Amino acid sequence: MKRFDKPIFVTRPYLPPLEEFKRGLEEVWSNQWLTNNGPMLQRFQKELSRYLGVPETNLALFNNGTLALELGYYAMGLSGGDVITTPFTFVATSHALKRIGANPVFADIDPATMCLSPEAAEKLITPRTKAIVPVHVYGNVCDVKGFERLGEKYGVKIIYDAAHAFGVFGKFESLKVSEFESSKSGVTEPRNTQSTRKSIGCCGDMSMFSFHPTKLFHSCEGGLLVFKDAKVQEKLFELRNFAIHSELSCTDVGSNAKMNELQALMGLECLKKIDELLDYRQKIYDVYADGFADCADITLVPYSQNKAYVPVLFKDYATRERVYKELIDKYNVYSRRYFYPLLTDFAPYAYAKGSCPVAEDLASRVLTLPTYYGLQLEDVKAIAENVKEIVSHPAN
Ligand code: T4K
Repeated sequence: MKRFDKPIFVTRPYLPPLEEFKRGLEEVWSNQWLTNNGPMLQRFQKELSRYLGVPETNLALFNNGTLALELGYYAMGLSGGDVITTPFTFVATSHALKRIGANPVFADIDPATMCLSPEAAEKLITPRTKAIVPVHVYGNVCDVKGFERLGEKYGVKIIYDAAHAFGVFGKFESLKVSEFESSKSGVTEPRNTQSTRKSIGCCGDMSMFSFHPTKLFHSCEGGLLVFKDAKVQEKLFELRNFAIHSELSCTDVGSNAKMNELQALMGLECLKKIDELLDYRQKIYDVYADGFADCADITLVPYSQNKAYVPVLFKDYATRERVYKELIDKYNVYSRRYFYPLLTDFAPYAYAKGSCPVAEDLASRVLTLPTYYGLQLEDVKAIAENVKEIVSHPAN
């Protein structure tokens, strides 16, 4: 068994070569423009448009994912309404709802994907429901067809928290993504090759990607909204800049959610590497999969396409807790219990405590293991061995 000299964290951000970053900094210096829709931000938006295959008119960048969600929810008119969402996520998903005066209503998750279940969500729809907010948790794709059906049947908005799902593409044939295709005129050849492949961000009315450093792709901090209706863009651009419309008019109660030029530069530099970052995550995942293949008590959650996280399920809460603690104490490995406790165990959402038994069970047994570009594959193997050792020797 290997005890690591230096701590192994659940993730580390990719950092681009410093010399290349410095070249970008020189450009920022000569522009003397640091924030508020500067040239780096515009370039980043263009490159994201190419990568995702989404027109620039249907994107908006923010200084972090949480404010992107908050302003996105607000622009979609969710204030004052009920919004059905999952308790198995990071607090930002529903904090952003609360902060705009919407009421999160929690429905249970699908045990296979660990994402919100459309069947469970449908049972909670009432005339007060304005939207459903599923989360592509760990990069696992939600039942997007199921949610599309609910959106059409009940006339509610479908807004995805895709914080973990950058780099996830699919065919999504049944979805009405024609709007994205027909308005592509301003976009040069998308970098993702086949035209049938769509970014997961094309599903629903709106999706949010987080560019926090704990994500596989980042811009120091940052968030991106992708939306179906290009008319929302102007509203979002205003909202992220205090809702200032012109020198003489302010149209709404906006916020300061502008991405700055250094963030955009980091995003641009990381985007150059995205294919390699994704490939490396897959390699890490495969090493864990090999390592756990002979261990019936450890289930690697298999659904994520981008392998943003490596979630494993243990047979019970006690085992998960033991693995979490012993990995630190014996081996210097800091895994994370994403997403435990459930949101419904936190004070602001305790009104729904106990309402989602599937999520409760999975949250009590899940652990996410280290994965990041630069984590050596032999170290991944050693971590898997350490986990197996802990599981197989409960008395130690
Ligand atoms: N929706 C969902 C579903 C989300 O998961 C998130 C964020 C959001 C919305 C909101 O998006 P943002 O507003 O964040 O863009 C982290 C992150 O703060 C959070 O972004 C993320 N989800 C959540 C799942 O995890 P912590 O408190 O667990 O992370 P932290 O800061 O302890 O970092 C974890 C480990 O990463 C550290 O132990 C070491 C390493 N690390 C971290 C940072 C920040 C580094 O090596 N370098 C770094 O710069 O919440």
